[in-house]
Order: sequence, then C-alpha cells, then structure tokens
Amino acid sequence: MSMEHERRRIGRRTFLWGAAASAGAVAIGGALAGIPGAITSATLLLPGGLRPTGILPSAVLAAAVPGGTLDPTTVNKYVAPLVIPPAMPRTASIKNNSMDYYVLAVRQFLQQILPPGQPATTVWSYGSHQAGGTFNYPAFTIEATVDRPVRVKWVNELVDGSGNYLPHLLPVDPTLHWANPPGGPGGRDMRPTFTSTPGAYTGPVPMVVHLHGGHSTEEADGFTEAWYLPAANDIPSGFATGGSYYDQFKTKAESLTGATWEPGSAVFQYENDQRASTLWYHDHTLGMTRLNVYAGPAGFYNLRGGSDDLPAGVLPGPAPQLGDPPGTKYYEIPIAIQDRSFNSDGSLFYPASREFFDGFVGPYIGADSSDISPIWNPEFFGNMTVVNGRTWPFLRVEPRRYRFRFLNGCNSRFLILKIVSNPVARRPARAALPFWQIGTEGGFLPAPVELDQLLMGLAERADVIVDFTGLPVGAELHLINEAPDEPFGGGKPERDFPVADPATTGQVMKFVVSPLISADASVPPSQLTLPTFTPLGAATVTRQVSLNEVDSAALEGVGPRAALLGTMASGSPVHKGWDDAITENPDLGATEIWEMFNFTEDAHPIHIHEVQFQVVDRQAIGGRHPRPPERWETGYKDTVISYPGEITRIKALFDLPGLYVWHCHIVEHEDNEMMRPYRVGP
Ligand SMILES: [Cu+2]
Repeated sequence: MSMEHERRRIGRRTFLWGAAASAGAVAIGGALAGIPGAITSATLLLPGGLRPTGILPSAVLAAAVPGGTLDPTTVNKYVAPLVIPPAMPRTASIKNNSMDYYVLAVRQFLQQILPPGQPATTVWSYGSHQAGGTFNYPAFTIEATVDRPVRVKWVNELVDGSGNYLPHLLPVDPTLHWANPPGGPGGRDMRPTFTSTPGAYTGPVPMVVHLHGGHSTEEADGFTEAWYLPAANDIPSGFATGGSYYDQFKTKAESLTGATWEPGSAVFQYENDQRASTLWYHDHTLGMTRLNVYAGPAGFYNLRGGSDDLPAGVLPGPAPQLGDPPGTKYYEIPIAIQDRSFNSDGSLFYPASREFFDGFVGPYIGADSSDISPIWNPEFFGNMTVVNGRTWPFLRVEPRRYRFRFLNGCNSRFLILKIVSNPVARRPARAALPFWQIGTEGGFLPAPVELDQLLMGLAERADVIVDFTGLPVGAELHLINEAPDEPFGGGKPERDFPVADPATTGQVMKFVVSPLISADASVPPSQLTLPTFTPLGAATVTRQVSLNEVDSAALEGVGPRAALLGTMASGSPVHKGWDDAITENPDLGATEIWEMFNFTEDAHPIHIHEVQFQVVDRQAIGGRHPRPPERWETGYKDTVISYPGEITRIKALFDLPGLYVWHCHIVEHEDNEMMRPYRVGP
C-alpha cells in the first residue's frame, strides 16, 4: 500500500466524518478528524444524538455511519426472527411438463423491516403475479433444477392503484450515463446535457432483471440497455418506454421461445445448463442499479441436481419447497446480508446529494463547466444491518448442522463474517465456531474448507455448513462483521483498517440454541466428499484489462468523478467508458485468461456475465511472485475481488455468443461507468 493510497483512503473517511461533525457531531477521545493520520479506532466522531449502547471495550468504539434521521443505536436488536424466504410459486408447468413457468412482477408495498413498534418501510420487490401474498423483500426463492428450463415473464408493475406510474423511492441522478427515458428513443441510454443543475428524476422507473451467475443467452441476460417502463396510463409523451436493446432482444426471444413480450414486461428463458449453484436475481438498469436494488428487488435462485450436486440427505436440509406443511423445519437457509439506513418515519434513506459523501457543494454538472454529478455518491454505506429483510434478526437453531447460503447483497460494503460468543468483543474477535465453506458462486468447491471468517465482496456467495452440535439449549452466538465502514482495500481488521462499528454495522444476527427436534443425518463437513471438480482447459488468449478511478477534469482536487474499466497498452491503463467501442471480444468457444490491473485505491468485486470462471492467481503490479487463489476461491466463481495495486487473473470459457457486460459490483461504481459491454463471437 503506497503512501498516496493510504493518504487518500484516510482523506475520504475524514471528509465524510467532517461532514457529520458540521451537522452537530461531538468529538470523543481527544482527537479530531482532519488531522492527518488521526483516524484510528480511538478517534470518535459521533453524529449528534448517537451514542454507543451496551458495554463496549473503549478500544473498539467507533462512530456509527452517517445516515437518515433514524438513529441506528435506538433500534433494538434480535427482537424479530429471521425470515426464511419460501419457494416462489410457479404459474404453470409448460412444454409437456418439461419447463417451469413463472409470472413475476415487481411492485411497491410496505414491509416491517425495523423491529415491531417501529414504522414499516415502503419497499419494492418481486412476487408471483397471481398471488398477492408472495411479495416480499427479499423475494421468495426460485427453486430450479439443472437442465430443466425456467421461463419467467418479468412484469414492471411500479404503478399505483389507478395504473399511473410510481416515481422512484430514492433520488435518481439524471446526469449520469443512464437509461434516461425522457431522452426518448434518440436520447435514451445516454449522458444527457444540462444547462443548469437538475434535480432528481421523478418519472416512471425503468427496470430489467439479471439472473446473477446464470449461463444465460444474451436476450435473457437482462442487458442493462434492455430495460422497460411499466405499462402505466400516464407515461409522458416522448419518453422511451424501453431501452436501446429492448426491441432487438424482444424480437430474438419471441422467435426463440414463441412467448410474447407484452408492454411493460419481458420473458426470459433460463436453460439451467450449468452446475448446481446459488444464483440470485436483481435489477440491472443502466445508471440506476444502485437505487433499484437498494429499494429491495432481489431474490435467491437455487439451482439443484445434475452431476455437480450431492444426493439428498448428505448436506443439512431441507430448504423451503412448494407445498411444505406449516411448521416445516428448515436446515438449509439462504442469508442475504445488506446494509440500509432509515429515516424515523421508517422510509429508506439514501443520499440525495454529493455533499453527503464528501462535503462537495458544487459547482455541479450544468454550471460553471463542472463534471461532478450533483446526487451520485461514489460509495454508500448504510448504518444498520438487514438480513433477509429484517434489521438484526435472530434465528433459533437446533444443536445440529445447518447449511447457510450467504449472499453479500450490500451496495458498497464488503463483509468479514465471524461467529462469536460476544457481539461487542474487542476486534478482531475470536471465532466461537468455524464455517465449513463448501461452495461459492459457481457451485461446490473441490473440497470443504474450514474457516474462522468469511470475506465476502459484493454479490459473492458462500455456501457453508455451521455445526451447532453439542451446544447447550439457550446458548447464544452472534454473527458479526469485521470489515470496515468504508471502502475495503484488503488487509486485516484493526491492523490495516478500522472495523465496522461494533455497536451497529459490526453486528449481523444472533443464533439461539433451542432443543433438538430431528436427528441430524447429514455428513460431518470434515468427512464430506464434494462432487468431482473438472477444471477448465488451457487458455488460448491472455487479455489485459484495467480498473481505474478518475477525478474531476474541470475542478482541481475534486474527486472521484467516476470509476472506469479499460484496457492496457505498454503497461499503462487505457480508460474506457460504457459507450466506447467493445474491446473484449472473445471468440465463441475460446478459453481466455483476463489479467485485471487495479490502479485504484480500493478493492473492486468484478463480475463477468454469462460465465463461471476460475481464479488463476494474483500478484502485485510490477511484481514477480504470483500467489495462488485463496482456499475458498478454488471453485467456479462469477465475481472476484480485485485488490488495489494488483493483477488478478481469471480464466473463463466463453461458450455462448452475443452481447454481455462485465463490471464492478460496487453498484455505485457500476452505475457511473465502471461497466463495459463485451461480445462473444462475431
Ligand atoms: Cu468498483
């Protein structure tokens, strides 16, 4: 880590806290933000009214993250049980019972995310169109079988009871390179020009669903410019009702499947011709993904069966299935972890100005030649932990083994998860129970890996077994988070970065041991043999790409303005934006190594659509000694952490033709140019 790197990371954090201080913060601990190097765990800036609760060792006290008007330390923890999302009801079996068919809508509704007694929260999520009780944040889980296709009609129903469009719940920055429906067919999917700084976009909301990790054909991948508006009564005249690629993919999909795309919808068919794995589905609209996902719509998609799965009964189970009788006990549970901030009326908080991020008050785009967007924040960190749609829930567990499928569903926050006995123990805390990781994004690992902690970048999944066997009834364990309340750059908690506030974002959920109800017949993880792992063949092409961050080109010392991907030329990065000509164009059927050079100060989780890749190695840029992937990265993955100052090498087989994207899964980055189209084949 260079001095420059260190200075800028600290500078960003100081600036953020400085803004909080000006809004009525008090300094504790004798040190003030703004002094170079002064930001340590002993430096406390607590926004007005925020006080740590519980008994905290002074050395681990940290400030709560600034957010909305609801003080996270006033929200009681572990009062509501974890919600285990049921299986999503199918609409029909079609094609002579060879295919599952769903009609799934995204709607707006109220949900109790905060504890009982606190206000409910208006959210969006998916549910079964014909079954109103199935709308939940996170959405119910789609249960799919390898080689049995799933067809989904995805309907954008962000309309009110009169059929008029609903505006976004959150502030949409119209100055990004974004879907831009008001631009009409000639100006959609562009960065509009403004003569004065605009306010937030309040028109109808474009959406398009991506099955994350899916081996999807291009027309079913949820291409970011294939969005569509709801079929509302009052779409303003001149608006584009679909993105630049909506019509092209509609025509292709309709001819392939025979299913009609009606206004306000798209029909995607997933062949499920891939390894059994934990996928998830979420929105992918250009320049709006951070907001559309933060508002709620996302769900798990569990793909089972085939030669890359294990026979029933080997692993802890079952997971929820259709037709389960009430009271069914589940020992396989998906756990989506997200950070959110709230206002005191229960509404979601998301920053409405750039000023929230770094105090920069303008000039913004539209005035005085500025190129800084007025609303977009380069990263966002919520100040509360939400697990499966509830803040800090608890789960009663029997003294036996459980299979948890973890998802980091945050916007910008990396997670370092650990199971401990004391949630406010001095960090780094000692693990009370290990995780046995058995799988990642692309299915099972070659062998189980025993870990004291799980490091999870955005969108990564960890399929793990936790063994509570032998714990006394009444015992309590806590899942905590030791990643930072700021951009992650690698390293170890409290040595290389301050950990998340132990009073708030440093806690995730609680396990309470209850009496054993059913005997555990699953195989202990130390004795588990996972399905035979077949690695990719040799690569024929090595490609160099780059990760970059850019400051304002117009205003001295203001930044970042955007994050960019790009190529390499003679050892230096060549910056590329979303609209630049395609530079990654693998041949159909080619196996390629991509060397990702990270020239930024932060780690970025890089996601490539359509493929599941292998991590080859990592090394310092300019270094000579590559290091192998981590033990938990030895399976197939669709998202990989690229560390600052390093080259991260992955290997992928590009076996479906067409137009896809690769991008950073810090969704604030993805939404402001850190995404590139790529094409497989001609
Ligand atoms: Cu990024």
